[in-house]
Amino acid sequence: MKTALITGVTGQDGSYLSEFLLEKGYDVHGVIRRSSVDYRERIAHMEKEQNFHLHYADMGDSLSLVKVIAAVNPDEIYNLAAQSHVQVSFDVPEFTADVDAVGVLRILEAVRVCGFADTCRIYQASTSELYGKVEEVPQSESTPFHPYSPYAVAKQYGYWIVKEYREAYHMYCCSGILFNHESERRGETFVTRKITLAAARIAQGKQDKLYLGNLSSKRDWGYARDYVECMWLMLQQDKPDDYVIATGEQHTVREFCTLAFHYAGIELKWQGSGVDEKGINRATGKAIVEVSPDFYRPTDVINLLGNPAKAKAELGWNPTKTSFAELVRLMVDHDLKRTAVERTEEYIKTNLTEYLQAGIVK
Ligand code: NAP
Ligand code: F7E
Repeated sequence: MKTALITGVTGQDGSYLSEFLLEKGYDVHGVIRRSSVDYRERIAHMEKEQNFHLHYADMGDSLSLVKVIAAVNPDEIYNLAAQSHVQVSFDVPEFTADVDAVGVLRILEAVRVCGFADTCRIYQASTSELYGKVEEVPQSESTPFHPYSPYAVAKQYGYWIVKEYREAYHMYCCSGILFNHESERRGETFVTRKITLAAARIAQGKQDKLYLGNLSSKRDWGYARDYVECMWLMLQQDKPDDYVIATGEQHTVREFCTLAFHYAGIELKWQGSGVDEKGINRATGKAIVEVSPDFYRPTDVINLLGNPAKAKAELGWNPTKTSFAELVRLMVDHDLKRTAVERTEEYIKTNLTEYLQAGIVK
């Protein structure tokens, strides 16, 4: 039985990867960090599994990582932990650098200190954000990097330190340059999930409007459940290498929005441009999507499209297992069910006695 250690196990990718590895018969160990609310929704269904174990550590605390790695002695480490929100990285750039850049070095050094450099294979969660202010379209493994946010700059350090340890110490470590991948478990402040949740709530009369930033931004969006397979495949090769993981298809935020509202039963038409652009509900004539400069970034990455040819040829991976339309549909369907059980503020006000008695509001 192989043993895997996953940092970032509570995240979107960590939860899918855990399921994937458990199905393959792995003993799976995950790193969690202390928080005032115990928020483990994505992995709660696995916590009773015999081969699923959790350990406290933090990417900012070298000794905690050394202790976990020494205790687990993993065959494979998947380093997924990160402050992963690009816009937030402008607010907390130093923390982002500590976790997303130096954190990678801490994992690599911990493996060496524990004497596992020859036996432990390491996957680093790299990103299409490295291409940033893009120098060519589509982007492949040979496209020059031009990181365009504190998040991307930190991830670039992670990418290069992995390459350095591969060459200097002959360690089996590699970076997956993953383009955006989404799911029904995606964090709620990333644009796709923000849209699918809002479309569901607006369709059910529980929200009036959705405010977004740059509607013309283009992304290559895939399905997270399909992408975790690639992380594993990268660690099963004869030689370590870096791979672009993408679908090879591009859509704007506006297109994502139109399709998500369509699946929620609302047809949108777009009017105006820039901050004055609005998504109008064709049936009612009401503006239900508007632009707010609050969601603009100091520098924004606007043209990501990946070329997955190398991953297809060498890993035998199918980038379009789940199509763009299927991805949007499954996210909207999930969120329609989720928001159906949510109460509106108005409902709570009119049923206040019931809510007070149940101790739901004070
Ligand atoms: P996510 O949902 O935001 O999950 C991030 C994980 O990192 C969470 O488990 C989080 O723990 C953990 N973490 C953050 N800071 C930590 C710290 N100081 N110590 C320990 N754990 C910490 O991210 P994701 O979408 O699953 O992405 C996984 C990885 O792939 C990230 O490295 C991300 O940067 C990278 N990536 C993602 C995409 C994408 O489109 N999803 C594309 C390319 C690369 P808490 O639950 O406690 O916050
Ligand atoms: O933004 C635009 C925004 O936050 C996508 C992370 O997983 O993928 C993710 O980073 C685009 C940007 O993802 C809103 O300006 C418009 O151009 O969903 P996002 P991201 O920044 O691409 C990469 C590959 C990672 O590595 C990251 O970890 O959408 N946008 N309006 C908006 N974005 C957000 N969040 N909210 C808006 O209202």
